[in-house]
Amino acid sequence: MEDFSQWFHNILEEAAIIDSRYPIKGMSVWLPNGFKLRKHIIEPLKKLLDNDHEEVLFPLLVPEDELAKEGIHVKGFEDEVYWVTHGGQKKLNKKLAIRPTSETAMYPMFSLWVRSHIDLPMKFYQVVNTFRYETKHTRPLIRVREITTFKEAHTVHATKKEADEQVKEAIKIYKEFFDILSIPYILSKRPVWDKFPGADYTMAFDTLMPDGKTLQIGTVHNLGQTFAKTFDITYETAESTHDYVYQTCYGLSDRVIASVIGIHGDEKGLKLPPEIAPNQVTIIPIIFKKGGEEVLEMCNEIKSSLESNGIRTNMDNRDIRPGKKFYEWELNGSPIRIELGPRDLENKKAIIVRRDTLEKIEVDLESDYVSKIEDLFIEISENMQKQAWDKMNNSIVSTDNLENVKELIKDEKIVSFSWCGDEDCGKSIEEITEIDILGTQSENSDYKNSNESKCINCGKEGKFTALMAKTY
Ligand code: P5A
Ligand code: ZN
Repeated sequence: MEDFSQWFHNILEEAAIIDSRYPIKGMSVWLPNGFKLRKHIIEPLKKLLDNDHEEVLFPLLVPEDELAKEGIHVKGFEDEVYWVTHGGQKKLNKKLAIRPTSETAMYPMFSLWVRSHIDLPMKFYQVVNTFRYETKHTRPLIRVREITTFKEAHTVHATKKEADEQVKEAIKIYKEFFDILSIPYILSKRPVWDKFPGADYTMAFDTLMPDGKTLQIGTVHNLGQTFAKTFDITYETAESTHDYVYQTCYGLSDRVIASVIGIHGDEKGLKLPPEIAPNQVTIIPIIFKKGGEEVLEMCNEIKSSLESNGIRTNMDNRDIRPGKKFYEWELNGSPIRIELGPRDLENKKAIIVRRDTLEKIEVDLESDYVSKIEDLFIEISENMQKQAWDKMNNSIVSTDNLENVKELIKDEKIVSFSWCGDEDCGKSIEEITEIDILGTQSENSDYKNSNESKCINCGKEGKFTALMAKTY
C-alpha cells in the first residue's frame, strides 16, 4: 500500500464507515454502514465477556474530588480530561470530569457494593464513550478525543493470586476476540515507566498496521490494591478480619475496528472476516430482458435458505449494471458474493466469488450449498488470519547490535533484542535509538533468540526479550 494514511482516510469515506467532517477535532459520526460493522464487532466480545462478567452502565460524569483521589492515576490523565464547569448559566460548585476511563466513577460504588468475601469475585464491564483531550495528532478511530466504543472491564478479587489469574483470563478472552477478527497481535509487558497510571503492571496487545507502525489495540492492567486503598474497598474475610481487595481492569477501543479495516483491506476496499461482516453473503441477480423473473425467484429462494441458517444475506436487485454492484460490494467487504444469471439457472448453477482471493467457484444449486458457504466462511477467515500473521511475523527481526536498531525500525521492522531489565539501561536504550521500548516478554517469549543472552546495551545478563517498533 503506497500511502496507508491516505488509503485509510479514503476507505472510511468510500465505504461510508464514518464521516470525519464533524466540526470538533477528534470526533466523528458513525454512518449506517460503519455502525453495523461496529455492532458486529462488539457482539462477539460481549458474548465472550457475558460468560462470567455482568454488564453495567455508569454515568459519564465524575465528581472532581473522586477523580483527584488516586494521585498517580489523576496525574496520568490530568492533561487529557474535559471538564464540565457550568449548568446553564450557573457555575458548578464542584467541577465534573467527563470520564477519560471509568475507574474513578466505578470504584467509589464498588466500595459500597463489596461487603464480604462471599461477594467476590465481582466482574463487570460496560461499552461506553470516553473522552480524552489527546494532544498528539488525532486520526479517525486510531487516536480520537471521543472514544465511542470503549469496552472496559473491571474486576474485584479477594486475593492477589486471583487477580493475577484474572489478568491471564482477560488475555485469553482478548486473544480469542482478536482471533475472531483475524487480527495478529504481540503481547508484551509494558515497561514500568509506560504502564497504566495507578497499575502494578500493564500487559498490552499491539498489532502491526500496513504502514509498518504498531498500534496498541488493548491493555490488561493488574491494579493490585492501589485503588482499593484509595477508594476504601474492603471485604470481610472468612476469619472475620477486614482486608483490601485486589483489582484488575482491561479495555479495548475503536482502534480494534481501525485494525480490522486497516490490516485486511486492499486496493479494492474493505475485506471483512465473515464472522463480523454486516453482509456475509451478497446475492447479485444478473438480469437481461428475458428470464428475469425466474432468476429473481431463485435468488430469493437462495436468500431465504441462507437466512434460515442464520447467514446475514442481502440481495442487490437495483437496476444498475452488475459490474457496478461487484465493485461496490467488494468495496464494502462482503466476504462472499453469489452471481446468478439465466444461463446459470438453466444449468442449476450459481457462481460464488470469494472477497479474500477473488476466486470464482461454481456451485450446484441442487447440492447443499448452505454448508458449502459455511465451510467457505471458515476457510476465508483462516486464510485472512494466516496472511495477517505471516505479514506481521515476517517483519519481526532480532538483533544483538544496538547500532542496527534504528535502521531496522526505519525499514518498518519490529525489532527484538535482549535486555537486562534495568530501568536506567532501558531509558538509555530509548535515548540512543530515539524510540520507545514497546514491551518485554519473559517466559515463553514468542520472539526469543536463543544465542543472544546478553543485554544489547550494557552487556549484563539479558533477562527479557524487549521489542521496539515505530508506533502510533
Ligand atoms: C482499561 C479499561 C484503560 O483505560 N481502564 C479501563 C483501562 N486502559 S488504556 O490503556 O488507557 O485504554 C484502553 C485502550 O484504549 C485504546 N485507546 C484509544 N483508542 C483510540 N483513541 C484514543 N485516544 C485512545 N486512548 C486509548 C488503546 O487501545 C488502549 O489499549
Ligand atoms: Zn542492560
